[in-house]
Amino acid sequence: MARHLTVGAAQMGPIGRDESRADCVVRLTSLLEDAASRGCELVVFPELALTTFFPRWFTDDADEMESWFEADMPNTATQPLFDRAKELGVGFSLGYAELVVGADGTRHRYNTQILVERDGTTVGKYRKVHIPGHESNEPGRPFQHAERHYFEPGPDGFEVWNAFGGRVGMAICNDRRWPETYRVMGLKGVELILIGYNTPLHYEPDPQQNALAGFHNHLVLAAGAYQNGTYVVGVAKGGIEEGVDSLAQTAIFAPSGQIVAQCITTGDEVAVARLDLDFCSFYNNTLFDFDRYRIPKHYRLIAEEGGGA
Ligand code: CDT
Repeated sequence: MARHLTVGAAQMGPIGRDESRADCVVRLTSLLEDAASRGCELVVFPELALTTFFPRWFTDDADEMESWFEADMPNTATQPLFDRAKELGVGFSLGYAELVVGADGTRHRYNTQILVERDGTTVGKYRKVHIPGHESNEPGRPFQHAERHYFEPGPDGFEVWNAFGGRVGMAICNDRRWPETYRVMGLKGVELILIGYNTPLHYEPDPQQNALAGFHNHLVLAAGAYQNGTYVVGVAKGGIEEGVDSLAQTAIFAPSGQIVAQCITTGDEVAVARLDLDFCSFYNNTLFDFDRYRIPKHYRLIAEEGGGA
């Protein structure tokens, strides 16, 4: 039996600095309802979808920093989204800033994405591994990208979960530029990778890359999908947010590397595609048959005989 899954890539337009979590949850719920009315079983929201992209401002004040973070998920502000999703029988993936306080009182700040099943259970969390930008205040820039000041790298690497009838993994924004992000999950049999992003169109360290932002975005998402025989959902928070223009270009990629659905605006919009998860095996069982083409025959024989080297 074919394994079909209808997925919505729920792009968001800008979130203002003064927009509350509750304001964002109203927008997220509206996107979720739109997706559900179009048959979606899974809705993917962007990176840091509950706040403006706060790393564009530098602060050393610990309370101010942590004011952007969530200590619990769900919490009072996000519970209505979790409730509505469960009521509709729709799963979702949501990016947010996560504060983890250890038993010894140590505080850890992560850039996190959660995956929630259609029945409301949490499947898993992914904590961003590749933290871009800079550690210290750089006042000469038109805006800061101080992710390395706000977040520590996630300690868990790239996991893949059995969920939504397939093998699902997550990554966040800058992770999508690195081949190992996809490859680690690809070697674990991933069939669907969910990626939220905030990508400013101006890159201060090398502005000649500005004009290529859209090209590079689709280049890495398509290559990651094709080279690992997996669907990839790339979801932006786009548009001009607090004066900073960010890439939109939300799109869903097939294991062939082709785009199967995409947003056409830079604002709140859902792109929908009905995916056949079995389609992944066309690529993984032919051109990219890892066991056949990469595992040396000698090792395959040992494995088949059940022996050790
Ligand atoms: N959010 C995020 O990871 N953005 C980065 C911008 C890199 S420039 C500091 C990205 O790779 O899109």
